[in-house]
Amino acid sequence: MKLYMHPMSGCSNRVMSFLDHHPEIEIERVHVALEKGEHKGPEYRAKNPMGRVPLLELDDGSYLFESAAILKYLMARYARQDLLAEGTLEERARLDQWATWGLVHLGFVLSRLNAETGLKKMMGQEPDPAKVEACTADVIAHLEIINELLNASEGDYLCAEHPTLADYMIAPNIKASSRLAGLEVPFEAVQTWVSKF
Ligand SMILES: N[C@@H](CCC(=O)N[C@@H](CS)C(=O)NCC(=O)O)C(=O)O
Repeated sequence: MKLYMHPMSGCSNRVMSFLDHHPEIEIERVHVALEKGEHKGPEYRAKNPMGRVPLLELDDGSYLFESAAILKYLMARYARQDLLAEGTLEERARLDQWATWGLVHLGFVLSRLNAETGLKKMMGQEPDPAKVEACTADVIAHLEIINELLNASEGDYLCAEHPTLADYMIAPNIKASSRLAGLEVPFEAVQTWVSKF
């Protein structure tokens, strides 16, 4: 299998963080040069019509996009069902709830901040300070929710005593924005948790 990714991409880092924690899973990583627009070219679009990373090439030569789908596939394939679904129906639903929230809500505000900061700079444009401030405030409001969840949690992770799909969908994306957007996390519990990914 091959993982098409970019090292600065939060979505790619969701999958890469899982692979870093599971070195027994051997997957070749292929760097897609987003800064050169490689992902919008015909060769890459033939693999992924969405023109985005991450993308997983399966053993049969077919492709899978969407970080959540890739993570679920790898967790199921490598018999890490405990990372996907564990406990009662309600506990499993809670895990799904946070994974979805990470993809849809936190993912949205982080991508807006990245676009206004690191991505603009990469394209030789100047970030708009008022927009950066507004995007950062939005991200911080979302991080506060995670901070409360972590403080209320009995373990070190969001939904269990070990990392699950919910953690992999959220923490690596925050870490990537620290690098790309210079995001500073003002909550201790979130900082400690993110440092594990
Ligand atoms: N929901 C998708 C989002 C994929 C995505 O937007 N990837 C970004 C990098 S984090 C990308 O490829 N952006 C390039 C572009 O949109 O041109 C996922 O979680 O995989």
